[in-house]
Formats: sequence, structure tokens, C-alpha cells
Amino acid sequence: MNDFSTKPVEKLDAVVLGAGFAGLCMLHKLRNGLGLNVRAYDKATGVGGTWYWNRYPGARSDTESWVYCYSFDKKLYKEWKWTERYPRQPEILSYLEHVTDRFDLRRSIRFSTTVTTAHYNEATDRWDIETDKGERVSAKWLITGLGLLSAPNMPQFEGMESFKGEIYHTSRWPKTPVEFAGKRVGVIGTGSTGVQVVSDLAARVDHLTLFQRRPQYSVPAQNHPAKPEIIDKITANLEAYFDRIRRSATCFSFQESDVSAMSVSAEERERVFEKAWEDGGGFNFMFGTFNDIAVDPAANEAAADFIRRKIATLVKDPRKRELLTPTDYYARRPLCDNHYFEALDRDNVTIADVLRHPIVEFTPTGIRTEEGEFDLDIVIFATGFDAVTGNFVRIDFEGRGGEKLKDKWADGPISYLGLSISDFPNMFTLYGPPGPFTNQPPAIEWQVEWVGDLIAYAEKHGIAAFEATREAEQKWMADCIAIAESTLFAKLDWWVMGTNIPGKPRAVSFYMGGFGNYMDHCIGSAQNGYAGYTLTHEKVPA
Ligand code: N01
Repeated sequence: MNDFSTKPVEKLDAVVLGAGFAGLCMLHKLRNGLGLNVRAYDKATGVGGTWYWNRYPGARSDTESWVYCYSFDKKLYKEWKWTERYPRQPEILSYLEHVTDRFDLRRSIRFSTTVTTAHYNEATDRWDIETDKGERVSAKWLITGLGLLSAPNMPQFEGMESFKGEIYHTSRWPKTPVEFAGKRVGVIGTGSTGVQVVSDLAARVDHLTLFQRRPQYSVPAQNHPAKPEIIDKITANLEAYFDRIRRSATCFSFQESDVSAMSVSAEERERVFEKAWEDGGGFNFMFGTFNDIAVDPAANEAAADFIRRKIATLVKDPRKRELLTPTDYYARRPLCDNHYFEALDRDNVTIADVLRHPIVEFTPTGIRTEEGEFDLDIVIFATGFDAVTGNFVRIDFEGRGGEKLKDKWADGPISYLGLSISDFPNMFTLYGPPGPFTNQPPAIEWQVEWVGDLIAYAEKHGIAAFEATREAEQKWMADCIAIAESTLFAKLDWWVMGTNIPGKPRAVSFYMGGFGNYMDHCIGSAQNGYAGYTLTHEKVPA
């Protein structure tokens, strides 16, 4: 029974959950743009979201800095000086801190505070919200910027508590420096994170052991110092540039291909792959080369074969080469790296094949697999996240009729446009599931504008509640499922399909129809009086 009405409550117009790219932008839009009374909450001690938590060695974005940022303010865009093509975590965090101060957002954020409960109150058409600090607020609008990748996946192994060394998870990395010199370090996991950790650490430690389950396709990042002339050129035409980015499928800065891989000769394919390899970037390799790598098995095999041949030239040790050569589809998140394969080929690096010889237990001095024992001083879990729904089910969201979001999403996320959920009125989930599968900042920023416009419309027209209809939700889910299942991404087990966590149901978490098409869905809804939503007008007092 919710006794919210008996407790002292502060009334706000809107509450924003999270102070990362999405939360900060939404706070700015609602408070500075629309003049609403807004508060954001974040359990961290500072802003940054993903970039607050992921301080692990080698952490950086694999998107070009000039599109891994906001574009809503031309002066901000022009004045911020990125130092590299792919920005490191400390630089992205500084950028978000700078944005926070520049737009005076800090005073509206409660840090070190976890929102525990958010219940929709049907009598008031407002959200009753409670925090772990005992704060109680009532807000008409509830907007989440929780991030899809923030609840850590920490597999448990026998004997972990007996290990005498240090254990870290990459997404809960300490703020104080970790000493690696002269240490024997184990890394579990070879996703985007593990690839970055290994590339960064291999030459800095006494010995590195990679506990690899499945090898990865990865291409060079080809990082280089930032070129100010690129920013100047973009700034001169900022809106048009970002319009073009958003009209693409993935919101990266490269030109996506409209050529099918099998429509050209083998020589031409080789030339195109070679150029993409030299240009760098994982998404560029998958989407800039040909338009069907992610959907056509033959095109996919051509790309996979090219990368396998490159791995063969980079890894001299025959056993390592065999272990590092993937044989399945090239259809997980496309990776790029800073000399990952070269790092693994070093003499001070061992690869433990934990697919064939799984980890049995931790011992006081290391990790024992079915193959033998590995002595370690430090173990780094780069094992990813309870992705997509993980953060949502940790908060007690309750919608109309007492429906719990964790029950509604028990078999996977359900939404309309990745933004709205039926029975959860006036709640918007920025970059929520199933939503676009893109470089995030340009997509988030656009969603923030769209949601901000919707809220402005509601305020202007006396609308008490905005709620996605079941029909719109069902149609959206059917579209998302049909598109995702037509791709090779759906053929593998990984976090995007919900299958990286034992026991978690397989689910479609993304709209893979491209961001341009995604925007058309949202624009179409707004232009048709917010089709797909039920709008309830405020009651006029008798
Ligand atoms: O997580 P992952 P991540 N025993 O789930 C292994 C974004 N990101 O943190 O593949 C042994 O991809 C697991 O093995 P397997 C990006 O969107 C971006 O690396 O399941 N191993 C896998 O190798 C990315 O996709 C950036 O067989 C275990 C690894 O752990 C997303 O975050 C940087 C295991 C997990 O890989 C997630 O990436 C970093 C076990 N029990 C992250 N459990 C950039 O922008 C799991 N694994 C560059």
C-alpha cells in the first residue's frame, strides 16, 4: 500500500533520472528551455553516467569526438577542444562536467542519491517518487536517462572470496589509481571493454592472462590527434551537418554505403575492405563498406574472411592465432582497437581458452581453469552488463493499476518508440528499449528535443496525461522484432539479444531500422496529433 499521500512531499514539474549524456541534456531542455521546475537524480557523486563509472584502463569512445558530443549549442561545439579522434574517458567526463557548469545544471542535480520508487498516481496524474535518502517528490513528468549499459554483470565463481589479490569490474573502476607495474593481471572478457583493457595494459604489466570465451572480429581504430580544421568546417554548417548524421542509420560521421557486397567483383570488395581497414573504425567497417554486411550471410562472410586474414598477419604465434580467429558471423557490436592483436601476440601475454576449458574456481593465488592454474595479483572482470533492462528493474516503477515495470518487462522490454510504455503515462525513457541502435549523443539529443516539444505541447494545451496506446506499442514491437530478426545480429548470443546473462530471456532490445527512419516514426506521430498516444485533458473544476 502506497502511503505517499500521508508524507511531506515536494512538488516538481519534472524529475530526470540520471546525469549522463541523456539526463543532462533533458535537464537543460526542461529547466533552461521550457522554464520548468526540474530535478535530476544520480547515484554517482558526479555527472557523467557511463563516463563516470567506466574509468578502466584504455576506456575511450570508439566514435569520433566531433560526433560524440552535443550539437545544440554552436558556441559550446566550437569552443570545446577535443584532443584525439577517439576521446578518452577522462576527456569525455571533463566535457560533461564543462557542459554541466556552462549551463548551470549542477544546482538541479541530487548526487549520491538513488531513486528507489516511482509510482504513477492515477488520482493526481503525477509520479510519486522516493529516494534512498528519504526524499519524496511528486512530479508530473518522469524522464529516465538510465543508460542501457550500466548495471554490471559480475559472474560469480567458486572461491572468489579466498583470492588474496585485487578484483575489479571495469564499470565500477576505483577513482584512485591501480598499480599495475610488475603485476600479473588476469582479464575476463573480450567485448569492447576487454579489448580496450588488454590493448592498454599488455605492455605495462609483468604478465597478462586473457580468459577468453569467444574471440572477436576487430579492426584498427586508426586513432590520431584531433584536427581543429574538422571542427571548424563542421561548425560553419553545424545544423546541416548533424541533420545529415541523423538521417543516416547509425549516426556516425562516415558515409554509409548503399552498395551490396556481392554486387561488385572480389577485387573491388578487397579494395573497399582494405580502405576501411586503413581509415579505421568498427562501425565504418561494418556499415561504410557495403550495405548488407549485417544482413546477408555471403556479404558477412566476405567481411569476416577479410578480418580473419588480417588477424593471421598480425598474430605470429600459431596457437594464439588459432584462438583469436573467430569462425561465427561478424555480427556483434563492430569493434575497433588500438593494436589489440599485436598486444595479445606479446611474449608476456597468455590466452586461456575458457570456452573449451572453463574457469573452475578462484584460488588464493589465482584462477584455476580445466586446463590448469594461472597465478595472478589482479583480476579484471570485463564481463559487461545486465544490459538494457538491468537498470530499469532495479527501480520499483509502478504504472497504472499497480502494474510493475519489472513484471511487464519480465520477458523483455516493451515500448512505443523506445520512449513510452502503455500504462506508464507521462514517463519517457531516453534511449530506452527498443529504441535506435546508433552512436548515442546525436540520437539522445534529438529524442530530448522531441520529448521536450511534447511536454511543451502538453503544458500549452492543458493535457494532464500522455500515454502510449497498447496498439501503438504492439505495432512498434512487431516492427522492431521483424527488423531485428532479419539481421545476422539476431543469430548470435550477446547483450543486444539479452542472452549474455544466464537465464535472461532472449528479447529484441533495439529498433534496427536506422535513425533516419526512427525519426520519421516520431515526427509522424507528432504531426498527427501524437498518434499512438492517448491524451487526457486536465479536469476543469466544476
Ligand atoms: O561487454 P560485452 P562489454 N566467463 O557483453 C565475457 C559498449 N562499450 O562491457 O562473448 C567468461 O560485450 C563475454 O564472453 P562471450 C558497447 O556497446 C563501448 O565489453 O559471452 N567470460 C564477453 O567476451 C559494448 O557492446 C565502448 O562468450 C565471460 C565479455 O565478457 C557494450 O558496451 C567501450 C563471462 C562481455 O562483453 C558492452 O561491452 C566499452 C563468464 N562467466 C563498452 N561472462 C566503446 O565505445 C561474460 N564473459 C569503445
